[in-house]
Amino acid sequence: MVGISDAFLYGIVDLGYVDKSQAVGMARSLLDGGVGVLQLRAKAHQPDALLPLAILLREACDEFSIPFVVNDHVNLARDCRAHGLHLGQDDGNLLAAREILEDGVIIGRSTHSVEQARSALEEGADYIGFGPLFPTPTKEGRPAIGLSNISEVQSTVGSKIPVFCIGGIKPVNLDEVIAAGARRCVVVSHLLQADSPKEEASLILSTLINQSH
Ligand code: 3NM
Repeated sequence: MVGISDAFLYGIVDLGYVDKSQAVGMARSLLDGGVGVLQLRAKAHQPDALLPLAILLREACDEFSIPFVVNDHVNLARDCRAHGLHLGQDDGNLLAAREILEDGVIIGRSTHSVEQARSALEEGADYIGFGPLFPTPTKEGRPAIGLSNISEVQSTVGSKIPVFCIGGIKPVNLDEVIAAGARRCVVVSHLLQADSPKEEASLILSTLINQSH
């Protein structure tokens, strides 16, 4: 299994954009395109009803040796044997979640400020999301935090655990995001709505890799 620190592009199969019946196909396109970590995000769904899909996604990720992460639901992450769990700011205590999960399962935390990023590192997160950099239709109403704090988070927290910038990132603003200090990104709606998610993922990944070394 490839580690989270090897991931530069983080893909999310978000059931707000992708029908459940298309989710495995979408996951495979993103994996073919080179995402280094894949998450299932399903805000309007009951976790119990997601178990068969989560198992299929975890199996697809196993084939590619890429970590599969479940958003929000610790029991679902445990039951489908996900490689990771992602928690928002209000999704509870990270150590309590760790007790439910097998050893070695990674836990990520969403952060929206430098202070939250530092706290996530202190509480033992294995990686963080940092954003939303821009306004995003995927989390409507959440204020954008802009690009000005990326380099500080990158040089402090990012020297210890991977920092994935998130929120409204797409090819037209990717250079700007990288120039502000980002090394790794999560891209949701742009990839899920692309004609070829695989080709778009692959393009974004090459931009990230070429510009961050
Ligand atoms: N979390 P898109 S922003 C799921 O800031 C999510 O924590 C965010 O989707 C955060 O690439 C976000 O479509 C939405 O903007 C990202």
